[in-house]
Parts: sequence; C-alpha cells; structure tokens
Amino acid sequence: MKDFNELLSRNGRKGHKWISYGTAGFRDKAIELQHIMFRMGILATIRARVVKATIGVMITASHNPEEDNGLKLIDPKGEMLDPTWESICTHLANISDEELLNAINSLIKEKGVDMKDEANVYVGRDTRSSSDRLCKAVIDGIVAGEGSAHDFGITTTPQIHYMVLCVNTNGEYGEPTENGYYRKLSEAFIKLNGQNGAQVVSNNYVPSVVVDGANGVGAPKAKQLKQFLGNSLNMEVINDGNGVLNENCGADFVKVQQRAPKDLHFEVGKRYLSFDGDADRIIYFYKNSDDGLFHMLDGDKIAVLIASHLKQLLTSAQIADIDLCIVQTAYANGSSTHYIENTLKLPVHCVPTGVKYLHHRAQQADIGVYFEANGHGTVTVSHTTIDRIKQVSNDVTLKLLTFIDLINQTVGDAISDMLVIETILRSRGQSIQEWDQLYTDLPNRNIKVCVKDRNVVTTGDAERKCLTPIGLQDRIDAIVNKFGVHSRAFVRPSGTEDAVRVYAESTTQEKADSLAKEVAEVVSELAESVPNK
Ligand code: 16G
Ligand code: MG
Repeated sequence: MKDFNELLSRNGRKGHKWISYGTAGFRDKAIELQHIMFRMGILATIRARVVKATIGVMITASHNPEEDNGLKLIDPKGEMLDPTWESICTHLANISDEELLNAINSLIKEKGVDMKDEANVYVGRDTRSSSDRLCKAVIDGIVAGEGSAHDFGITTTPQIHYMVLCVNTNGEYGEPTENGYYRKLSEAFIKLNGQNGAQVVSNNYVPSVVVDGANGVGAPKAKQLKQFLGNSLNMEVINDGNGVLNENCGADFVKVQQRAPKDLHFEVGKRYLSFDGDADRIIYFYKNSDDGLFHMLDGDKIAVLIASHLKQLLTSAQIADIDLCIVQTAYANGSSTHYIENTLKLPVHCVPTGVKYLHHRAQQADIGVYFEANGHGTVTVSHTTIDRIKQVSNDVTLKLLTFIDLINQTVGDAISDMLVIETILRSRGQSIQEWDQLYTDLPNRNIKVCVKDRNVVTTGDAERKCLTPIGLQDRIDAIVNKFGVHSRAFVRPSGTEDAVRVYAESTTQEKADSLAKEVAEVVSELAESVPNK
C-alpha cells in the first residue's frame, strides 16, 4: 500500500451508516460516500489483479436526484461486477477505518494477489456536482492500491462499460476512447442510413428526433455524437444541463409519471425520447394524432421492435436457425409477452429485476435481446454467431454485421439504442405511431409501500411469486382473481430504495389502479405485522 495513512486521512469514514452493494452498486446521499469511493478504488486494483485485466469504475446515481451519488464496478468484458464480489464490497464499505488495512491485506492474501502486478482501472463520472470530488477519492484509492487510474472525466455509464471491453480485447471490439466510441457507432449508422439521411424521408419515417437529456451527461454526449453523425440524423437536445438533473425530466420521470418531461413543446408528428441521468436507459414518446394524448414506448416495445427486425434480417439472410430470444422481467407488460410468444413466435424468458440477470440470460442464446420495461436494455451476440454470419457473405449479412456494430453489447446504452431504433424505423419507413401499434399495452400501475423492513418480503419464480410473509401470495391471488382475465399483480422489495414495490396491470386504468391499491393494503398489513429481523 502506498501512502496509505495519508490517503486514508483524506478519505476517512465520517458516520456509521450501513450501506450495501445493491442491484446497481452503492447508492446514497453523496455526502455519505467519500470513504466508500476510496475503499472501492483500492478494491478495484485488487480485482484488476485477480482478473488480470482492466476493470472500470463509474461514479453515478443514474436517475436519482442530484444530491445522491453512487458507484458501479465494471468487470473485464464490460459487464457488471461478478456477484460473488458484491459481499466483499459491502464488507469493505462498512468496517471502521482502523480495520481497513487488515481487511485489505486479508483479501490480498485470500485471492493470492501479487501487489507488484499491474492494475489498470478506467474511471468515469456523471455530471453531478459531487462526482468530481468522489472521483478524486476513487483515484486516491487506486493510488493507495498502487494501480494506474485512467480518468476519462465525464462519461455516460455505457461509455465506460464499452471502453473496458475495448481495452481488454486489444481494440477488437473498438478503440477504447470516447471518440472511438462515437466513430464506431456513427460509421455504422451512416452506412445503414446514408450520409444525407437527415434529408431523406422514408415513407412515414421522418429523420428528426427530440432528445430529452435529463439535464445529465447524456445531453452533452448526444451533442458530441451529433458532430460525428453529420447530416445523417436531425437531433435536437433539450433539458441539456440548464435545469436540475432528473427533475421533472428524463427516462425514469417519463416512464413512472407517464407524461412528457418539462420544457417540451409537445407537438403531433414529432418523435421524442428521454435518456436517464447516466444515459443507460431510453424511453420514446409522442403526441398521438388521433387522441392528442401522450403515448409512451418503453423497453418492452423497444425489445419487440429490435427482435422482430433481427428475426427478419436472419430470415432473409437464410440463417434462420439461430437461437434468438427476448429476456424480460416481471415488469414487462403482459401484452408485450403475449405479442412475442404469439405473433413474433420467439422464446421469451423472465428473470429477476437487475441488469446483471437479464444480461446473463441473454448471453446464453446465440442472440439475446433484453430490456427492462424502464428502458434499460441491449442485444448480445455470441462470437460463434458472428462467425456464422460472416461465413454467409451476402448483402443482408453485411447489413446485419453493420447493424450489430451499432449495438453496445456490454450494457443498455441510450445513445446506441437510439441509433438502433432510428435505423429500424427508417428501414421500415415507419412513424412512431405505427411502431406503437404493434400491440396495445395493458394499463398498469406501479406503487411503493413503505414497511418496517422490506426484507420480510421475499420472492421466487423471477419475482412473480411472493414466498414470505406467509399467506401474502394467497391474498394477492384472491385479489387478482376478482379483477378477471388479463389482470396480474406482484410485489418485490426494492433493491435501491427502502420500500416494497407493487405492480399491477389490468384491462382498464381504473382496474389497474384499484388492483395495485388493494395489493398494497395487504402488503402493509402483512409486512408490518412481521417483526423486524
Ligand atoms: C437498478 C438496476 C435496474 C433496475 C432497478 C430496479 C442496474 C444497472 N440497474 O437501477 O436494472 O430496474 O435498479 O430498482 O442493474 P428497484 O429495485 O428499486 O425497483
Ligand atoms: Mg441509469
């Protein structure tokens, strides 16, 4: 350890609050996080030595309010941290300053790490005012762990995931720089959409989008991308940093509130989309010309669009025996699952909430399309599948390979997803309204219930069944039955907030609302009545 005491004194633990490495890493009020950042910097150097590769650290709290912050660790293939290391992170985060050095030394010993080996860590951060200070704490940790930090400054979360994979494949996946990222995506986009795509209307597809940047990192990055896209797409960026991060804007706001973000001149005929605060989620929306109302196209509709396009390409390339599937969570709208099974006729898998589960399941297929309803998702394509596609050399396979280049396969990426969606809509000559008509979402409602201890609620069957408190599932079943066909509800403890979430869907909004309310009442009754652990 280098200058350990001095670096520790700058990044000492101030309070006693317990914190765990949750669904998407650590997340809390930024003022609680300084010591966590330092410790994770050290841990990152150990992890990099264990896996003998560059790993990543991203400082962000995504769609949370500006005063929050967080940290995610990124493994060598650009994927989320190996889950078996999450408890190590949690342990290191919660011990006292006095215990820290011993704990680190035990970890080094346990993992058989030679601290003389090199340890490279890529670091990125979002635009939060606390991110710069917290980034310095991470770098202090990397210095203490005698590793090398490559500080990329302000980046989207998916950009760091991408660059980690690039460097670990020696550039095979792409150049590990921000410009390399824009170049790869924009070159593929221009190849598929034309240098002057911005001027070419294709049937009902108009090549213009309005991007809600959530007043976060996605806004400046979308503007940077614009330089690379040249005249291939018209893009107007709003909520570009002048307002408060994620406040009344961004993908999470639009999805949860089911309405357009602030500062938007909402017009019929335009195509809008929202990024979240770290640009790893995307939601499309528009004003419908028939009813003049807000309509939203979430992760489910995006997954269906992408999977059906891939299926079409594979069929016309005559390599249809490729195993293509869609991965969803219990939050996927019932209509989307029905459409995938009955119209697209593709296998669909349901996994627990959290990108790591979706990503992992998708990777088991030749081509896996995964999306959470909240707009986080991407496509994974196995190496053997790429090789197979390459072997069949024709116009369609060339197009398919270029299309795959548009995708950031490491994690959901709002920028890459936008380019993928725009490409598909153009190739189909479709308006957003036509895309929306693939199927009609069942009305649904998401609510939060605060209980004494959310951990008394445990689930199985990919969160679709409640295991404890005993009796809760039977009560939910009885309520759901009253609401009749196409009604569904489930509950799960949040992985990011101290609450239990209730999801309900039914044939009308009124029914979905009442169903959610009735289930929430039973949750508070049964969860409250179970003593704290
Ligand atoms: C995190 C997850 C997201 C999930 C959400 C659920 C990652 C990178 N992000 O943001 O996938 O949908 O948590 O939050 O895994 P909840 O547990 O509070 O409902
Ligand atoms: Mg996010």
